[in-house]
Amino acid sequence: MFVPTRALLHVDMDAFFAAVEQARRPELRGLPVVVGGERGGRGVVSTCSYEARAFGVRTAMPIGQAERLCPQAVFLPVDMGAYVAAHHRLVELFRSVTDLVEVVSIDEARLDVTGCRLLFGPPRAIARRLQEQVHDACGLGCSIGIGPNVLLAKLAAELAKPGGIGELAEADVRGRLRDLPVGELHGVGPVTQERLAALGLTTVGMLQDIPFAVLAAAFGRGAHGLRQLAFGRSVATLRRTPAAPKSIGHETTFAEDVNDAETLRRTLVALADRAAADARRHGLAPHTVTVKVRFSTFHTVTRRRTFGRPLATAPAVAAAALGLLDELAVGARWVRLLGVVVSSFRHGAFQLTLDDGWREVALAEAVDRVHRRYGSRALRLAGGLGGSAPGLSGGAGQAGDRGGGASDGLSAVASGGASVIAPAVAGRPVAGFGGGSAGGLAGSPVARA
Ligand code: TTP
Ligand code: MG
Repeated sequence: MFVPTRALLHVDMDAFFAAVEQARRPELRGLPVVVGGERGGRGVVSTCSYEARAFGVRTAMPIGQAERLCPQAVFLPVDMGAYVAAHHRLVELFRSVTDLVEVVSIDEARLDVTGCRLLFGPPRAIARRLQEQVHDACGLGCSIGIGPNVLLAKLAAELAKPGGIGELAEADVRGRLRDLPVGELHGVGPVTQERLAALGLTTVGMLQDIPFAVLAAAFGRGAHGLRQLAFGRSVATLRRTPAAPKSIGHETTFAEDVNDAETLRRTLVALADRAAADARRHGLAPHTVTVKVRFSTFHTVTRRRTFGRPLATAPAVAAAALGLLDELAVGARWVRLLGVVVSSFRHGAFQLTLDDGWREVALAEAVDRVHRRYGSRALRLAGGLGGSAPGLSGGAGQAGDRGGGASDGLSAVASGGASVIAPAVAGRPVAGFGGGSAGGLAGSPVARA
């Protein structure tokens, strides 16, 4: 059987943070740009444009030293929100080529294009098109390495920097690779490099040729790994990164139909709490909240609102959901099912909201930590009572808690106790509303048939 050689693309953005700054401020293009802190600051260089690298500026160098080397550079603080947003645009672009994408870091990804060749042509053509798309869509430059495994593809990308497309095939291992300095191998850091130099090994070829016993005497168990690196062998497979969800929702079917406003509100707050926590786990903050109500007659209504600012905390999502429930004017009708869905996500919104919402975000993250440690029932949102903003509370017997009465709903009590939700609530994640079986009747162990 013919087994095609795998074709992996390793994409690494060029001078990523600095390039994002140059893309959004075209007047900076072609100039030395240093990202990491203002002039005169005490920070270190996160990265710098290739124009600044020509003056010797490097990542991790103190800003002061960078200033001395390149006084004319433009010095900028780190704006992580902008870089994360660019990262997500890029990943979306990569996924338009293949769904076999592994996100390696904020500015690196691997794509397995083995199966795309019939559709898009040879790997080099795919790489060239991708480079153009990245440039056109984001104004950014990238280097792309093509190889039969993750190791050779990454090395090929590094050798192609900046802006190039490189290719390393198995045949190059005994050819081009041999002349490379050992330090070019990913995994050979400065310390290993020095130890290899002490053995007189400075090139990859030397590392290939030295008797294994000599290498083993010097590096013990590490010798095997070094040898594999020298021959560009890797058993690592591409680990596909799942795409971020488009929507996250929870819904619950009551054990018995409910027509009591307070129970509905409390249940809705619990569902919003779960949806917000799930979104945060994905690093997402929603702009849109949808509330779904199914009446005992099976008539179902939904109401949704999109907000200008992302809702980064559970109380914000809960308050929005409660507002929507009010608008649905359920009145005294009997309700069978209640649901909350959050969607229209903003990626990396947490950094963006730190300026004005840091208390809420810090609290939300603390709550996540409690959930991870003690389980999701340890700490829940309480509230939705009397129109006040929902607050957090934990522990048994607090069904009547009003969020400590704090207007910003930030009083939190951690405990290993029971849920604050009075009725039998057993929401479950659903893919969103409208999907065939999203009626969710089986969502609760107490659901009615
Ligand atoms: P890199 O890909 O290592 O660097 P780069 O993209 O700036 O430049 P190159 O063209 O050589 O790939 O890292 C990606 C981003 O991660 C970089 O733009 C800034 C950030 N970063 C830090 O903040 N600190 C660090 O020590 C490193 C290595 C990167
Ligand atoms: Mg990079």
